[in-house]
Amino acid sequence: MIIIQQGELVLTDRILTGDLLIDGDKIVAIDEHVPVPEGAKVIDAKGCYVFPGFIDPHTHFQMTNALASTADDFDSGTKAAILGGTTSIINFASPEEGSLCKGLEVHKERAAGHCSCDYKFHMELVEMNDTVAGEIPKVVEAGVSSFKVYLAYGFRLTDREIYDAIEAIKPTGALVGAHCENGDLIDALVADKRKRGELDISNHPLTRPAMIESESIKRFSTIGASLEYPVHVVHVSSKEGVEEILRERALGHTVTCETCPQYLVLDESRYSLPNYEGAKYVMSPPLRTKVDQMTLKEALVNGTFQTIGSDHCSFNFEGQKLKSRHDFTRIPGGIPGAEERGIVAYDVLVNQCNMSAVDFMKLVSENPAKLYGMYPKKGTLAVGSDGDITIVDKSVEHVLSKESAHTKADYIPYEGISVTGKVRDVILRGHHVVQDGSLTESYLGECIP
Ligand code: DUC
Ligand code: ZN
Ligand code: ZN
Ligand code: ZN
Repeated sequence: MIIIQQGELVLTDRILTGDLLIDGDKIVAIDEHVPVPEGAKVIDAKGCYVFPGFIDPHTHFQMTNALASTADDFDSGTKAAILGGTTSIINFASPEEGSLCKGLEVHKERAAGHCSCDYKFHMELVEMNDTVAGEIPKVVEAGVSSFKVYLAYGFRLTDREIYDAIEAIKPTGALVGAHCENGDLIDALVADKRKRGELDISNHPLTRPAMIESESIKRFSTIGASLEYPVHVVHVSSKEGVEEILRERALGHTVTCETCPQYLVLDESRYSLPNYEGAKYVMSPPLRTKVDQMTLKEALVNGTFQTIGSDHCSFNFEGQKLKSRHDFTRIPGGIPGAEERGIVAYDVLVNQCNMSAVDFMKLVSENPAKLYGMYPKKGTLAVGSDGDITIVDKSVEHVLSKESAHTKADYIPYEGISVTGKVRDVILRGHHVVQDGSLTESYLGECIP
């Protein structure tokens, strides 16, 4: 048994300064004062927020794409995640040999026994045909509660294919998420850059302007609306994107959305850094302007967004990104960030934007649990819920750096950024896995049913 004493417990509707008791893997008592059972381990949480374990709904661990394999596998990726207060991740799984079932099986095998936090999978739909449609209910049966389609990249679906995908998913009730960028237009802009020989890193954001995101949000939402089915937009990066989502909602279309910490604290000036350092920040959608950052923060504060994902997709600077410094189209896109996601978002929203700890908790715990079928097992401090707890010491100021990070990538994008608030303790289903910022037990993560 573990008792957490006198922390500021972040409940669904209020903060309660009190005690929380975990017996086995479940929360069994929450009150102003809970008697200490004999033999219970006592954790003093005075001056700390006690959150339900954070959920990262967007990771790409152990991923291989056309350009490279990620630096982080499930071992290092989930270690970084749990040290950052994330007790559950939802990783992307791709089909294998055209089969969703086989893809899910392979990804489950890769993760089993290698995760320091709990996990589940989104299934990517990279082609649409009768076999795929037939397998959709089968993978839902096997625990998948969300699918992702792409409107960009070589494996993007056409509008008709997205329509067919949503039609096949609709009877299962699963969530349909999308990477919203117009792939055809990106190809055209990239071809133009290539023709002109303009291939240095600073051209990356110019081939993926914000209007390419908003157009594709509009199109995806329209497809969902024509089937009267809700849709979810991942990694919204721009003012135009936010405005498009609000317009779609005003039309009565149900659109939920996610943004990422990198779009709140980093901007497009990074692409012009000397020594090809801009390669570190090549990701899609790209980093935007200060105006976009402001708009995203306002939208988070006013409740426009449901979730914050890391989009952790880590490649090394040396050896992977730097190799293609003279041709931005060949730089593998993505950044590490699973470890920093929670605390960067906390610092921006709670410290800088005066968001309540309750509203912050909803973005990083409760809403993803609800959207992805894990609630109330995950995502809430409630009797009967899993004993997944993240304790944040509010007073500790620290500077983020690769030196103290746990990604296997050779850099972090948040290097040198100072934040106030530190993940001090993490409990995963009743196991005190992080103490004083260090990992104690490992390999406890289980696949979330
Ligand atoms: N963009 C994605 O869509 N996925 C992973 C990394 C990236 O930059
Ligand atoms: Zn994406
Ligand atoms: Zn992604
Ligand atoms: Zn244990």
